[in-house]
Amino acid sequence: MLSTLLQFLDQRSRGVLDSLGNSHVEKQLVDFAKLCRPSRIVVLGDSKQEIQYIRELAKERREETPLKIRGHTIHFDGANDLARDLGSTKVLTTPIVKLSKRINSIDRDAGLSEIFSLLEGSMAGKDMLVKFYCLGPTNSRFSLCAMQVSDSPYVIHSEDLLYRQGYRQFKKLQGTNKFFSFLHSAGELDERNTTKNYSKRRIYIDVTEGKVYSVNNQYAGNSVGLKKLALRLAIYKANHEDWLAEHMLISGVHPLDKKRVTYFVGAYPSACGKTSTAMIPGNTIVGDDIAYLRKDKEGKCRAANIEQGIFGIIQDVNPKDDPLIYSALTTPRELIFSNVLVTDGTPYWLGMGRKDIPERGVNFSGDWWKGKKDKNDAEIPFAHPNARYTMRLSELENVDPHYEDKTGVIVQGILYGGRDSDTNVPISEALSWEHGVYMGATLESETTSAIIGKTGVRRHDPMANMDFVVVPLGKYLENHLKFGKRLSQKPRVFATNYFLKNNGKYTNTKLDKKIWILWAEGRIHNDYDAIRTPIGFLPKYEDLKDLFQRVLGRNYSKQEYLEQFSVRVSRYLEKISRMEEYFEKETDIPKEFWDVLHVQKNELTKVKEKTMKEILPPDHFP
Ligand code: SPV
Ligand code: MN
Repeated sequence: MLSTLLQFLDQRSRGVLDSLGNSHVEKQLVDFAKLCRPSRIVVLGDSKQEIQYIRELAKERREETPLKIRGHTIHFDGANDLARDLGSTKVLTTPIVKLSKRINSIDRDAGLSEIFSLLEGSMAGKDMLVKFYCLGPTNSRFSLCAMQVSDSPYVIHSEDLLYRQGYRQFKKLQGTNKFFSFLHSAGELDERNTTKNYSKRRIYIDVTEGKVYSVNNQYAGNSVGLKKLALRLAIYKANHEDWLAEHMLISGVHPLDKKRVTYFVGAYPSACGKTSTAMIPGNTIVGDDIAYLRKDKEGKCRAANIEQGIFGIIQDVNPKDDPLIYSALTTPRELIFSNVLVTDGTPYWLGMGRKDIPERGVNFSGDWWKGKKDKNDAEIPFAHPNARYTMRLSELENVDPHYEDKTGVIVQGILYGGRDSDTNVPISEALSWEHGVYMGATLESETTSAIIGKTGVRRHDPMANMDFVVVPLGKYLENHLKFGKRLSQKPRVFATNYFLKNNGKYTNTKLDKKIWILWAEGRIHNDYDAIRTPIGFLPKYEDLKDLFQRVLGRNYSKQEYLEQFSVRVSRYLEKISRMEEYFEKETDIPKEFWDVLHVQKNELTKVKEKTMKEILPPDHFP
């Protein structure tokens, strides 16, 4: 073992490292320790005791405080550190690293020198915690090894809940450097134990080395390496190989009266119905955030959840809309709440369906009372809209029996959905694989509180993955097109929109998504005919009426159908113009993408000229 390391390690940690036998791990730890200068390095294996040690340490260091219900804790991020910070997240570039213009970048040497100066001495007086995880089920084609190094026990505790233990998987590397690594420091903490120098928050991604440096932050989207930081590294890897790393849920759809189960993956921007799609009553959940997709020997598409837990948005989790999650959040189990209101050891969040929200307590702003104002004189809500809960998937009654399968599940359907108040119909099916890639690539969504910045602004977010696509967009789309072409059984692709409005009001209820997904499931099994339109295949009124009646016991009127499924021709043409403008700025956008766009544009233009109408009912189309 490298002698510099020895001074930082006790006997136990030394044993853990020795038995791992990986000189690359040791070399990185030496570099990290020289830089961050912790008092000790604590290297953790995956025993129950080591997991328990972190749970306790998070409380001892007051990064988490126990709540009334057994196993529950509360963690607060700083008042300016409550969402993913895209502005401070940059990819380190060299002449070989090419990116879309939308991804922030910095020259590698300049970036490393900046982040190293911020990390310098950042762990003085603290422990450097080191832990090994596996992205994806262990011992599978999906498995990727990831090492987390952090001075925050909250980060490691979150990862123990969200990811699979990977110490044994690391041993299988037999000393090679085929692993991702994440170095995080929360930096100097204030009296509330939240990051003090948040304006010096930086998250720098070294794609060629498979490393990410993150400093002066605590919010999990910035700090927890295995989540969105690993997603970026995985996207880089997947796009230089032959698979897909996606911001996708995985769910088993169980139609009424039928014994089959059909697996879907689905991409939705943050806070746009992703978890609730994975949690549709009657269906089963494999994952709610990140999926890797690979072709199997028979040419089928397989997906695995790279996580084993949920870091979910808590707003609007209530007994009516989300009974299973609500019940998990209100009964004893290991669970971290973040950025909710806490009064007398009880957590309160927005939209929880309780009328007795206290008028005082502690929230993301510190001590809180009703009427408290921020520095812009705006009233501070009792809980943050991006407040979250962290727990294992196995805590949910509806977890899919195959969620740990090493082979993944066979994907038959892909969903793409954004928060779109004025253009897309609630559900449509792609006319071809290429059209499906187009649907994903042209996803637009109104911004939410999951990302720092203004909310409610229309934003183009290809495959709901744009923030993480650290290769040129053209290359990413080409990889999707190629992936589908190589499959002998291509999944069918659908676009959903749960947020369509008419005269300022939503045209559907939260429950209706169950119907749209069941229709998609039925299409895959040839249960339904559909109407071919330039924007895709649309459902027939009778099929939806029957589904609404049977599944929700509700009468679905023709009027509702027409409001929801009429093709907003002018709106689609406006969207196409936005897409042309956007994609013309990118390089090497595949020809197949432009072909689909031009066909759709011509068909819509013709129909508009012929009918002189802005909106056309589905049955206008043959
Ligand atoms: C999301 O916002 O998409 C999340 C949470 O899954 S975060 O870790 O912030 O990305
Ligand atoms: Mn996400």
